[in-house]
Amino acid sequence: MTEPKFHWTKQAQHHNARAGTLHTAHGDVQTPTFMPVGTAGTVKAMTMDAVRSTGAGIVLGNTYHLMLRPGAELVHELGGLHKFMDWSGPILTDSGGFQVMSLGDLRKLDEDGVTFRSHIDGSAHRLTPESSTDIQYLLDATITMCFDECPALPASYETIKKSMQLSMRWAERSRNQFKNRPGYAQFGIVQGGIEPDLRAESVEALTNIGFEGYAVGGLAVGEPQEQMFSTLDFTTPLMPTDKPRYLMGVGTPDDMLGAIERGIDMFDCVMPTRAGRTARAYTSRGTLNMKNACHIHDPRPIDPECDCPACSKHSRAYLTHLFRSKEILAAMLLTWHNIAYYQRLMRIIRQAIVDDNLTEVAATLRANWQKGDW
Ligand code: PRF
Ligand code: ZN
Repeated sequence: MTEPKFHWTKQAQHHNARAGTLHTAHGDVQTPTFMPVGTAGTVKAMTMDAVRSTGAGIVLGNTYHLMLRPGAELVHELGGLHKFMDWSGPILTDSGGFQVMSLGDLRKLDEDGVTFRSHIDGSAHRLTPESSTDIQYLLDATITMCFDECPALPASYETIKKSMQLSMRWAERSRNQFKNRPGYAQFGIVQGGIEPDLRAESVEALTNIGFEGYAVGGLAVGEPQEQMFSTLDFTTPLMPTDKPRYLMGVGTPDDMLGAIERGIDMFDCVMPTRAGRTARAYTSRGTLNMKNACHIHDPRPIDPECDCPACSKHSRAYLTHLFRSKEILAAMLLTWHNIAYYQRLMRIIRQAIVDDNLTEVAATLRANWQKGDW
């Protein structure tokens, strides 16, 4: 039996917000969706069974990290990333361009690609649209991302324009290198900073090439939330309505809610996992610092609305004790909680879109985040 084609179907729409389903070779995913970040083949501090239990349907992996260690050939030899990390659901892999950019002085960019030094041992490596696409093929990514360049903001109009046009040439080369298989996909990445005409030119270039989905890159790179939202306001209406839209590297619960209201379907961010290792809890009443002395005697769960193990089995006092004692379990439990919160938030928002009352639900979510605690 052949796998069905990769596609996205829309179930409901409330203003610009969409509820849908991604159909892939590795199963279906309800959107809007948050993809936990599994950079090096692990969602840090969680087993994949734990990730699954939160309701996550798709996770992210990174070309850059996996090519350096353990190597894409090795992952391929061992049956691909799904088997290697024990995740049978869909996996989206980022192309490496963005991760290489954050290396700063350790990289050199030319028309053909990027040469960089490994952050692990300083060895020299090269990524091009072709090699990035090949690596993602070896990893067996369900969704392959185009190789792009993401300039930090603020940057001059000319800098953003040159960079976007290079990314569009790279998108075409990425597409030519892509070996499509039933149920698999490749997404183009819209660049162009906060400039309306450059975003429009980028969408046009990518839709002319034609991809199974489209990402918005180049945001959440130092600009205020207001500018990210205004960029989405003029960018998403230009994007195909029948394909999934992914906002890369975003964000806080409030960022994601605002982006969903502007037509985004998919997200990834290290925030909930990183925060889980640094004692920051995301809750329906905002964030809590679990190292704070105010929790030392507190018998209540982190979030009474959460059914994760940290909340159903343990008190804030226990979590605070674990963090203050630098116990590994502290990071494990709080990462689990944060991912559970992000997944629950996506389910609440999706249901509100289906029920056609996202406006009211969004107002309640925002009012509760403002409260800070119970
Ligand atoms: N491009 C790629 N990955 C990314 C980004 C991008 O622009 C961002 C921007 N926030 C996060 N991750 N390839
Ligand atoms: Zn919890």
